[in-house]
Amino acid sequence: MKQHGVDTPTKKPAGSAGNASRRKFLGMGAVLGGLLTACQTTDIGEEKGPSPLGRPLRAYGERSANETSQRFMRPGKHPELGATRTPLQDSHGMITPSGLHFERHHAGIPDIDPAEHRLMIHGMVERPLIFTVEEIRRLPSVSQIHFVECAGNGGGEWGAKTAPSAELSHGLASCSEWTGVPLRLLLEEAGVKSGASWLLAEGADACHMQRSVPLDKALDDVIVAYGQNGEAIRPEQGYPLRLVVPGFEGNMNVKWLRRIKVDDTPYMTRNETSKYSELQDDGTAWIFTYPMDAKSVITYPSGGHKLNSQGAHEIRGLAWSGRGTISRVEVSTDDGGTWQDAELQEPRLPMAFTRFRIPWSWEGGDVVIQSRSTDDTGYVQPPTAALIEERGTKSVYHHNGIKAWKVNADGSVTNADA
Ligand SMILES: Nc1nc2c(c(=O)[nH]1)N[C@H]1C(S)=C(S)[C@@H](COP(=O)(O)O)O[C@H]1N2
Ligand SMILES: [Mo]
Repeated sequence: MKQHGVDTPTKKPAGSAGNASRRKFLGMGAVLGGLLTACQTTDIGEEKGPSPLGRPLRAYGERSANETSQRFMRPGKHPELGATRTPLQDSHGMITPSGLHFERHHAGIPDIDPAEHRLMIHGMVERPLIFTVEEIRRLPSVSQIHFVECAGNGGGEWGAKTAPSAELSHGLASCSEWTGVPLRLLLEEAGVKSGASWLLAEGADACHMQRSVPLDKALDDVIVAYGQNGEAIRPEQGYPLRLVVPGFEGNMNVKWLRRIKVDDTPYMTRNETSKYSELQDDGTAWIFTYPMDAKSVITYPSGGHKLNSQGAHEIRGLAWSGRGTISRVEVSTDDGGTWQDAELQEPRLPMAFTRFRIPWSWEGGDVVIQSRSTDDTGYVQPPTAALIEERGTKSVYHHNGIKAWKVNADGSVTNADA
C-alpha cells in the first residue's frame, strides 16, 4: 500500500537506517515476544478506496479529541484558591504541556492587561526603575528549561502513604521552557548598592504574594519570564511576567510579578514564616529551605494504571533536583531488594525534569516497583523513613522520599502502602 507522498518501509533500500533499527527492534524479541505475536495476527484490513478529506485547518491547535488527560481538581468552597495537579501518569518526555502545568493560586488568577502592567525595581539601588512589559521583552533574552515544584508536593506522603496516583502524590511539579530576561541584567541596570543582600519579590494578584530572595541567587540564574514553551506565559502561570527561581521551592517563583525591592534583610513574610517553613518535633521550624532536593517518581506503571497483559512493559518516570543535574536513577522491581540503572533521556539539564526508562517484563503476581535518583552533588534520594527519622512528620513541605507502587496480580496498580 502506498499513501500519497509516503513510502512504505518495504520501499527502503536494504541496509537503510530504517531496516537497521527494525533489526534492532526484532533483536529484542525475547523481551517483546508477546507484543510481536499480537502484531503478526492483527488483520490490518483491505484498502477501502479513497479516504474522505479530513477536517478543516484551524488557527490555534488542539489535541486529539481522544486525549482527555486533565489537571486534577478538587472542587472547593472557593474555586479561586488552591491547586490543580499535573497528570504525571499520562506524561511523555520532560516538558509539561502548558495547559497541564500545575497551578497553585492563593488569590485567584488576575486578568492583567500587559499594556498596563509595570515592574518596579527599587530599594537599595542607584536608579529606581519602572519597566513596561514591552521594554522587558526588548532586552537580551534567555530560554531555560526548569521545573517548578510546590514545596507542598508530596505533603500527604509524610503519614500513611495513601495517594492513589502520581498526580496526587507528585503532581505539584511541572517542567517548562521559560523565556525572559536574566534578573541580573535588570538589577545591573538599576545599580545594586553595596551592602544589599536580599530582595523582596511581589505579585500583582489580590494577595500580593511576597517572598524574600537571596541576592546571590537573584544575580545567578533567576529570570523574569514572559515566555513558556514557545508562547506567552499562560495566565495561570503568571501572565505577563513571573519570576523563575530555578530549583527553589515553587512559592518563590512569584507570578504576575510587579515589584522587586532590594534590601539588606529578608522580609519574614507570611509565606516564608507561617507557611513554607517546616515544623520539627521539638517545636522549632526550619525556614529558608530553598532548594528542592533530588526526587523521582515512576509515572508508568503508576497508581490508577491497569496492565492488561503480562510480558514487556517499559517502566518510565521523572527525576529532578533543585541542586543540579540528575546523574543516576535506579529502579527496583523487587520491593527494594535489588536496583538497576535506568536509561536517562538527554539532554539532562540542571533543575529540570529528566525522563528515565527501563525495560521490564511483568511475569504476573504482586510486584512492588520504585525509583531512586541521585544528583551531581552526589545526593541520593532517601527512603521516607529516613526523612521521618530526621524531621518527624509535621514538616508538611519538602517531602522527597522514595515512592513505591504496587502492581497487583490482576494488573491494577495501587499505592504500595495502601
Ligand atoms: N503572585 C503569586 N505568585 C505565586 C503564587 C500565588 O498564589 N501568587 N503561588 C506560588 C506557589 S505556592 C507556587 S507552588 C507556584 C506555582 O506556580 P504555577 O501555578 O505556575 O504552577 O507559584 C507561586 N507564585
Ligand atoms: Mo506552593
